[in-house]
Amino acid sequence: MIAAAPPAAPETIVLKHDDGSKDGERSLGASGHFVKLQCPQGKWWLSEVRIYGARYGTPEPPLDQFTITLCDNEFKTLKYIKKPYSIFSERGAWRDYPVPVPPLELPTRQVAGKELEPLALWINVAFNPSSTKGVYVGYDNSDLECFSKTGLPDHTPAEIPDKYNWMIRVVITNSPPQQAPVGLGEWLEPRRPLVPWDKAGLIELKNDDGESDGKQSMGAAGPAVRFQNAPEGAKLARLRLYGSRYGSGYDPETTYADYYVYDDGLRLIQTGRIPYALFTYQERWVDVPLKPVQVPGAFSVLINPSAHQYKGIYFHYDKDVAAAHSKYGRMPEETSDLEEPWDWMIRAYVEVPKPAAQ
Ligand SMILES: [Ca+2]
Ligand SMILES: [Ca+2]
Repeated sequence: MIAAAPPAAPETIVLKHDDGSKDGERSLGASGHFVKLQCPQGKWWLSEVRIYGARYGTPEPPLDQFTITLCDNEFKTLKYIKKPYSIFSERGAWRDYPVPVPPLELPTRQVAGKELEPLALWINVAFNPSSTKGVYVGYDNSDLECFSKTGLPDHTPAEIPDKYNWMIRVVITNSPPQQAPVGLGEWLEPRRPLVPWDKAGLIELKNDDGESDGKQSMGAAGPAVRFQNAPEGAKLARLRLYGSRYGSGYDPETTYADYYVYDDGLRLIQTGRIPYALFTYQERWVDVPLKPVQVPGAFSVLINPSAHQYKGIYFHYDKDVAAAHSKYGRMPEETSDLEEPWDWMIRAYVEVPKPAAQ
């Protein structure tokens, strides 16, 4: 695409990589549709995404939502918005579905003495499909160059071997919006990145060496780990887990793992829920802030994601341990020893009370 001089008059452009006729279609479980966004020079706002597709599943659209994400050139989330499946109102109807969004200013960079340069961006559309709900997205092979990939935001995407392009179009405008129309939802910020534990003034309790030696998911059960040497009066403030989620067809924002904090006498100190959405499909450290609660010198944490074949969390473990402090179970009263001694990559962070001023 050749960058044109910035237009003087208000202009709306449809960015596309297809000729309007479908050459095939796909629904992507645990993945999504990436298309590259190449804006002309100048300042632009994204105002609509158009998806050529057809919904499958129940006759009436499910109450679920799908996600549109604006990503940078490294496929990291800049902003995202949720949209109802009901946009695809009629099951099996192939159409160019307009998805209006509140105007979103697209990032640019200023090169000295030149026009505003648009940044390379990607749009991702993810339907989180299952066998009973999903949207087939059309693809087109009229363009010899491929501007499409498969994957989810914040994950390394996969190339498309057949070099086709998703029939996902993006409408941009150069006239700044006066006022966003109501009822279009809102663009959201991605979840905040991890806060380094030492900068948060916390003491780290851990049993693992930071290098994974394997991962496991357990049906209807989860990892339990015992921590020792918490200082007198310490408050548990945060957990950090190394893992990833799997499966599709569930809403990670409203699907939870239960956690239990308990002492050596199995007395419950705190319990709560961890949203699956903290985990991605690629393993990484996940930060779980807790309501700070006082713990004894030795205490345990059990996490039960209620996993099954289509929904769960892989927890990683470390085998380079002198003495294992880990078990697995459904709840504190129902834990079992592991077949081999290892320690889960689960860490606890405690606040220590400051000495009272004299
Ligand atoms: Ca075509
Ligand atoms: Ca290790």
